[in-house]
Amino acid sequence: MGIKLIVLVVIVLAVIAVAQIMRVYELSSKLKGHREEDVDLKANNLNAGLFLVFLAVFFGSFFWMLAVYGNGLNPPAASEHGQDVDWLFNINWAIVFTVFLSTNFLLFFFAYKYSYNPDRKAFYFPHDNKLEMIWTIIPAAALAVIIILGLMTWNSITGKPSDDAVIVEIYAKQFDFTARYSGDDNKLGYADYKLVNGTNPLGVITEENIETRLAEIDETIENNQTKLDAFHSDTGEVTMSAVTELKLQREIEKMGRIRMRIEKMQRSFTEDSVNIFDYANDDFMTKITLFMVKDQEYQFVFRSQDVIHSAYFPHFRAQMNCVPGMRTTLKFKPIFTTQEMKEMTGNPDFEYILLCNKICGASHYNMNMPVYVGTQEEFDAWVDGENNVTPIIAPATEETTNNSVEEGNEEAGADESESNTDDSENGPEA
Ligand SMILES: [Cu+2]
Repeated sequence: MGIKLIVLVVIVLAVIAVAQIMRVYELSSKLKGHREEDVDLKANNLNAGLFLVFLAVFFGSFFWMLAVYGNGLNPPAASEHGQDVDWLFNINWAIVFTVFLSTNFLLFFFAYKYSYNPDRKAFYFPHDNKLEMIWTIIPAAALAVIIILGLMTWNSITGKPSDDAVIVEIYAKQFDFTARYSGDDNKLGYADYKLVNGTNPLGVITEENIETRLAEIDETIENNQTKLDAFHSDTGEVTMSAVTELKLQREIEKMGRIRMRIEKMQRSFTEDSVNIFDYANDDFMTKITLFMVKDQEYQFVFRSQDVIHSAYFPHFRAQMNCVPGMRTTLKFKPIFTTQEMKEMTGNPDFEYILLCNKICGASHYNMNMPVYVGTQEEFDAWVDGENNVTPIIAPATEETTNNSVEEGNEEAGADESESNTDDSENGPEA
């Protein structure tokens, strides 16, 4: 305690002493006939030299950090268009580095070179149109080139896929991804959020799923009605509050509206000349791994059940928002297998990954899906393997009611249904 106090007193006294010395110096300068703001040539030249020293330290630390942290970036792009993205990125780096190094060099070097010299007279240079033109047109042209190249690449990423592209749906919800493969016909079955329940997490439209969902809704309505009836029973016993009664009535009305919409949708489909139920027949899905085949182009269709998520494939330099109520798409072609990437990166544990890149809730940090790139033979073996994928058309014996999950999902779906149209949100081809 005593030592600390002494140190504090010494510091305070030292500051006062320095201030006093400065004051004495200023007063003595005044006595010699100098003005307070005058800087003598020695101090001036010292400052000029220090600008050069600062420049060296500044650039030195810049290159040092580049060497130490520059390797923390992603490994080489593993998709065809990812290489275009990296090329664009490198162009931007080249421009940024050139501008940064040249302007900062000139800034500090000129501060040194043109420091005060009593023998030199300043040149009066107020304005120059030619210079203004140069520093307007060159950055504008550079930006235009960057934007045009960027748009061209973006359009090729999000544009129409080639005819042999494999269509895969990525379905996002809090807090996981499900991949749905379109099967042999390469067409995804239609889907609608109103059909989402425990056995049909993606809301895929099949005749059976519609029937199951309608039966579930009927059951919920019936259960709620039974509870309501009990409330109004003749015994006069009050079994629930008025709030609960209102809630039950609302729930029954809501379920009734959803039922009507599903029936309307059902009618519009059976009248349709194309049997859209067929598309879903060969679809299969997985939550375990997104398996892709090397050199095969993929067209991804993204949907979300609840909030906006973002499907981010860092190694393929691809990212797309998953937005509730709409489909977004993105295509890319993986060009290195997982095994090849392990060798290229020298990391035996290397694994591709799909991440959520939108802060979508409490467990957002944990929302991801491993991605594997292999050969066609590996893929076929994987599909045939047990428990890797689940067919969309569930075996008939499976239990079809799961009320807790169904009610939780319906909450989000029903709210949306108040404002949205009844159109199914996911057709095989828009
Ligand atoms: Cu998310």
